[in-house]
Amino acid sequence: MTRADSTRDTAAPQRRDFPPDFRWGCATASYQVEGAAHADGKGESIWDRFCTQPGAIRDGSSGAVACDHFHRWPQDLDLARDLGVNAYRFSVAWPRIFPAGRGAAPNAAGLDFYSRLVDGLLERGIEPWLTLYHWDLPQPLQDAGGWAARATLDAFAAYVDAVTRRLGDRVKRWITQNEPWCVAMLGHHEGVHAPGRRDLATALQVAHHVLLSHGQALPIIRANVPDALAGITLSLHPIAPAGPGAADAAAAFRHDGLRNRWFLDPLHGRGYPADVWQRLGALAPTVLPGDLEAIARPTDFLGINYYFPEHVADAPGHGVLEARVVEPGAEVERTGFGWEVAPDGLVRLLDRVQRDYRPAPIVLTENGATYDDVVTPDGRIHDAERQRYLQRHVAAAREVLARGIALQGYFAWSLLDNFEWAEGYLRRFGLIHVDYATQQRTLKDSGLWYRDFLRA
Ligand code: GCO
Repeated sequence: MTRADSTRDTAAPQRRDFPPDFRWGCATASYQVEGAAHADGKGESIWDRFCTQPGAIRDGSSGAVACDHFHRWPQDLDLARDLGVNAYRFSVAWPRIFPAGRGAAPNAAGLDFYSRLVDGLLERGIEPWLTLYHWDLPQPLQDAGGWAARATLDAFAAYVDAVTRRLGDRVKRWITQNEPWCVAMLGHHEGVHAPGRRDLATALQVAHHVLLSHGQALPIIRANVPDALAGITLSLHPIAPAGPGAADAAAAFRHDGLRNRWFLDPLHGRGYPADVWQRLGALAPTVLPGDLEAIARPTDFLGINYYFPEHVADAPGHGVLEARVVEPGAEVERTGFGWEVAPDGLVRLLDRVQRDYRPAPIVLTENGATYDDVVTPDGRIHDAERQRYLQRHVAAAREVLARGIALQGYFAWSLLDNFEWAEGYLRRFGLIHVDYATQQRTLKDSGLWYRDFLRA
């Protein structure tokens, strides 16, 4: 980055630097906040099951109670309104709608819950952004093969139909899938997320079916909600070679092939990247005629979750890609997770996506950080690092706009501290602190900053 760039990046952003219709939000996901694992006929999800496996979750916890948002949502939506957000991203738990994953009729009580939530948002002047799949697959579908089985696609389509029919009169922003890379690779290759499989071929078949489920959901959403705006959310990373040589540059390209291009290419009508496909050999997924056309159906926006960049070195013999992600040096600023703090990476990433894909307008559907927050005796939560993280990334979003890229919204992850998947409750990402013993909510300094930024 040049000095001029970095000055622009850190000058305190103002809301008026952004268009008046820019969406400012917070995001959550059902399993991470709702709790109420068995309420109102909810079925078991793969995360309910995964959390019972010894060692699966670092603190031995689960999302069974989480933030008890299922019962406390009115208070949580009040807090969101007080922040001043005009949009809120949440996900629907499929097992609340179809406890067994599929069935003749949806569970009315499950739909009622989200209907009340949506009304609660609209009453508070907050636009609902609904994610249809944020990882809590009904366990009975997993027992029948999960996302690796093509039959799961029909169940997903029926679920999408039920949710859009019931909520589409009020919900106009629809996100089909959240982070297919994580679903596929963390859940089925690395085994650190539900359902805990460790098989690359399965993971790649899952990735294909998750993308295809997105494509198949689009006409259902559009039929049931004629004025819907629909898209998918990807987790993307700007990727750079670890060193100056040509070997690292080639490795970075290969790594990008599975991390980013594997999803961006088919969504933009190019099919799967040939270089990666060729390396995969027999591991490549089964793709049926018509699948790629469905995946490439046009969307109204591209959701991007941005957290950190990656540096990649050539690593002969290491995995199919023969590439290895290298930890940045000790001088590099990191979050509590060890993730590199790189607001300029957001600019690089969106520049690249814009240049290479000419996508639909972009919405940052997640951005945020975990740190060890300081709780003072008087009950205040000081999180200067998170505040600075958010401020610098919002400034980077302004830089993205200045480059003429159609960015339409920014959602902070997360409204509340919540169940951080394999890390359990050890990692806090919230603008609002949750005391899990009492369920008391306390606005953190970062939340105060966001509120002041939004109000100004
Ligand atoms: C995502 C995640 C969130 C995580 C967040 C922090 O969509 O990326 O699934 O649910 O909690 O990314 O890791």
